[in-house]
Amino acid sequence: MSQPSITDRLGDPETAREEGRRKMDWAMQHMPILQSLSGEFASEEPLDGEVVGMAMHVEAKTANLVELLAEGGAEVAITGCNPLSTHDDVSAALDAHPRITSYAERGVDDEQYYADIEAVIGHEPTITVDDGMDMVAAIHESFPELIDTIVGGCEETTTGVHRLRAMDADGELKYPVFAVNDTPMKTLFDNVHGTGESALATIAMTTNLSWASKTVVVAGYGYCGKGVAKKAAGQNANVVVTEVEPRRALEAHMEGYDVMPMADAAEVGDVFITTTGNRDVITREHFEVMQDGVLLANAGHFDVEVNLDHLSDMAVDQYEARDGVDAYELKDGRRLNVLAEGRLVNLAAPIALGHPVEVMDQSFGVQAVCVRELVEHGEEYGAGVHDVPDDLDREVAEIKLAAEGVEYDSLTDEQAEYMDSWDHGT
Ligand code: RBV
Repeated sequence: MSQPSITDRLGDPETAREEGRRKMDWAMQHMPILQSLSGEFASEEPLDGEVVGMAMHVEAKTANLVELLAEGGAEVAITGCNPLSTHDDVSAALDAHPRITSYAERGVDDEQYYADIEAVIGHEPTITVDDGMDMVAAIHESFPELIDTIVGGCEETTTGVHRLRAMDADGELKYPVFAVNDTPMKTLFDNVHGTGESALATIAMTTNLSWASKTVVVAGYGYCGKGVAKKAAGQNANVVVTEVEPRRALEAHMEGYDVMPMADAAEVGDVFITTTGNRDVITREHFEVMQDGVLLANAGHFDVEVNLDHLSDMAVDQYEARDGVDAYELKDGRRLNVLAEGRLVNLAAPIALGHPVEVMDQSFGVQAVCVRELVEHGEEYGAGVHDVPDDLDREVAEIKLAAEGVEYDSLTDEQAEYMDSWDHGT
């Protein structure tokens, strides 16, 4: 189970550490919530004695969360939650901290990916912080003896919360986990604006192509799909939405987007962006009718939305058309271009930076207060998925508003009483 840390794997760790630190410093300048919590964490050390095991996208913003938890007194071990999203220099900078061990490395194969998760678990975490639930799954499957000493966990993303709820429904989730993803401070910003902006920016930078006049097919109209659709429309694309849920399909229709089945969208799209969290959204039957030159990108957590096995089967040739773009050439000469190997494009493409700093400050602010809550009141939560207490989410919103210099109203006593009563009418 013992794995070499990132520092041992890198050729020139000193230069890498400096560059990683520079990226972290830049991000931190734009993370007022983490800055504010860092004062409190450093002086009060609320996490003293805890071991936090993390599997997240290891880049500069995440690194600032990791350091905040270490400043708060915890020992932290971290690895990636996607084989392509790690920034090795940042991973090295983190690993240099006396209370942090980072195993994350970009480009690991499946075997190394899971070995690194086991290495983190080897630190015997008392708290887990996951993006996608891989760590919770590995602990339950292979290290159940640790569950007794685990206070609880936090989950960052929609797919992870979905998996956890399924596990909970089966009675298989044996410790409490906060659905950080589901808080207003996370979903309404990170999922909508973060995914929307970073997916589109990454696709544009990776291909050097324009959005204007393109037909952009957005698969899934959840929070992420809404963000992608809105920002694509804002860049003068024609947006088509595909959905399986009738109310969401109607919502997209009323927003003014064309809504149609993927079988029809496949014929008209120039760019396809999947945000469903489900598998096999784009498959053989769709590839068969697509135009030459289309772009296929995934913005969902796992690389299962575009069926690359089908595409490989159909292709007579496959080559790297640009960094981060694999062209699959079909028998009839059409080229279908897959970005970032079908992995979440805004983090896994070679130039990807993940979501913008400001939204991750919010998401990670919620993560930090949730970890603190587990340390302070973990015993009050039973095994299963828990909504984050609303006052914690509000705390993070208030810090952000204060940092932005935004003032807002509060209810008068009379208004509060009115809102709480039921016996008023005309
Ligand atoms: N995400 N992290 C980043 N660290 O740059 N960008 C996006 C980053 C998270 C986001 O919160 C989303 O829920 C998750 O990645 C999907 O894996």
